[in-house]
Amino acid sequence: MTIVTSYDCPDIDGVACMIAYTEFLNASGTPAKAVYYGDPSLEVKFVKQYTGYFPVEKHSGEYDSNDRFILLDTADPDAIEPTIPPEHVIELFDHRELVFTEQFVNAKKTIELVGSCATLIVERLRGRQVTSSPNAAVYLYSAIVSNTVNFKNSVTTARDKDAANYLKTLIDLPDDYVERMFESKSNISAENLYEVIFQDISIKTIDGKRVSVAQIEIIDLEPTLNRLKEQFMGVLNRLKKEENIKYFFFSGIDLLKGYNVLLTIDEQSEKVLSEALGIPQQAEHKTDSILMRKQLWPKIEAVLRKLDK
Ligand SMILES: [Mn+2]
Repeated sequence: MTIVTSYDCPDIDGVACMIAYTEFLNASGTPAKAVYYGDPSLEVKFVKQYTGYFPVEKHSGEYDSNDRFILLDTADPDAIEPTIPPEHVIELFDHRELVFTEQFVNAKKTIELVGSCATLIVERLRGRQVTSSPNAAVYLYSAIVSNTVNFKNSVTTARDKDAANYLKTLIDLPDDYVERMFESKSNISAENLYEVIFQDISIKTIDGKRVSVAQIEIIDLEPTLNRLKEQFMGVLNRLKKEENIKYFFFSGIDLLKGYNVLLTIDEQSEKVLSEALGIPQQAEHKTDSILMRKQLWPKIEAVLRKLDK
């Protein structure tokens, strides 16, 4: 069986790509199944509820030794379900500058720096003259809008806009759809704060040290941070400890106003961030425009590698 999957706790981009690519494989005579691992993001839950369509199964345990895997929206062997043997991955798509892809020795790789992996999937399907189902198109459109922060962040390319415009010809969404989707992931409270941050945490090992960038993307970022200041600090300290993180960074993105608030909770991390971004050394920093986590990582990594020498 061909298993189509993404990284642990997939976001809307990973899930949209899985759904659309699995549809395409099945339509072209390759029996395939989409599975996820962990818990999908709040945005995924919103689109699932909006469409009433979710042809993706939660997986746990072992796979069959005959299974072959297609990875979408990831090319990171550390981010996928641990029971997937890297040599059984036959194809992968990602849109980030990555790094450890040589482990996937048998995979056909499509890694191109566009705003959303969904854009790569749309282009592949259009190239094969295959039209996604309307529900799959809603997922793909949502993924592009989400990853590009409604075409506002600097990872957005003309290819993302083209793909989104094409998808709009397949579907009919209400005018307030994007706002509703963004609102859906902004329902942050003292009760779900830990879960929301943990769900989208990114951890890498750099020169033997665990480094993490936690990110949330919401509307009304500053009022939310102010309202839940104490709880935020509590959750960040807890995660740093629980996950045994040496350098820990938190990045909040305001989806509608288009800025970040970056937080650190220890002096070492504060120093690294200050050097990475050329900003004053302080625990809290607000940016003028959106800085995505995938843009933050290479800057942090460069400082840490220099630091070690
Ligand atoms: Mn993505």
